Amino acid sequence: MIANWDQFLLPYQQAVSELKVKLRGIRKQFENRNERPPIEFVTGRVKPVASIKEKMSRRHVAEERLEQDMQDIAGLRIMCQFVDDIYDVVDLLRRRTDLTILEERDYIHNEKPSGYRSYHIVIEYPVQLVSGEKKILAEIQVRTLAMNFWATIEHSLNYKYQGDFPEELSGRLQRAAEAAFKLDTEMSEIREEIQEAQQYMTPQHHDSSSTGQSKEE
Ligand code: 0O2
Ligand code: 0O2
Repeated sequence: MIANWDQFLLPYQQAVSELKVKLRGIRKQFENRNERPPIEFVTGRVKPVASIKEKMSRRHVAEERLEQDMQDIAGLRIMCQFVDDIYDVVDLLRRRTDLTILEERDYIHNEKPSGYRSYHIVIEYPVQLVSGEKKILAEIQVRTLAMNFWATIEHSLNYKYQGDFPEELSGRLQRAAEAAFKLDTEMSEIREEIQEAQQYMTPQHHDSSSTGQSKEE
């Protein structure tokens, strides 16, 4: 029996706090270089004890197996503007040496039956405790703002209906998820247009196209 949940969750709390700082740091570094960051914002949470217990009984996870079998006790969420940013963020995470990626689940190309889309990464992360190093599991969900909008609303409805949606509502939610993904696709296409336009407007391009001379000449 876990007698002291606060004590059990302490390393998870520490991991969430550290990872929030580190992931928000990525955004800052891009800003300092005057580049558009692939990360819009980062949130994090430790799963509440009631939700852990509920998932343990639903998934038949024994307390002795909790650390290995429940991957999202520590949860981080990274929100991006564009779908491509998600894959850039995943690449950045793959190159880090302070965490180890154990699993990746692409629910963007393989959306869930509900319509849910996100990129999930399960990591092993070492926390330094006074008793020594402890490696814990954490789940990082990477998604666009539109995917986040859909998931947040669907999550509250799920809570209200306890996962048992009336058929009509689940159909509408699936269609809403498609609409959100269409919005993501459209925004990506507009982004390409914007970048092309911005490139055309750079002084170099302007000089060479108006005078026939490049800046170097
Ligand atoms: P700022 O200046 O508000 O942007 P903490 O770890 O204490 O900083 P906490 O209390 O854990 O944050 O909150 P949470 O829910 O993990 O993360 C909240 C952060 O995400 C805040 O940023 C919010 O501003 C930001 N956030 C939440 N929702 C949105 C959103 O829809 N759009 C944008 N752009 N940001 C959002 P900060 O770091 O507290 O600073
Ligand atoms: P929370 O803290 O309420 O978000 P399972 O956890 O049983 O669903 P698995 O395979 O362990 O399944 O993990 P999976 O499916 O990779 O990730 C589970 C998490 O993804 C969920 O956590 C949600 O955060 C999110 N998620 C997955 N499917 C959906 C969905 O259809 N709608 C929404 N809104 N979110 C989804 P939890 O357990 O719900 O915890």
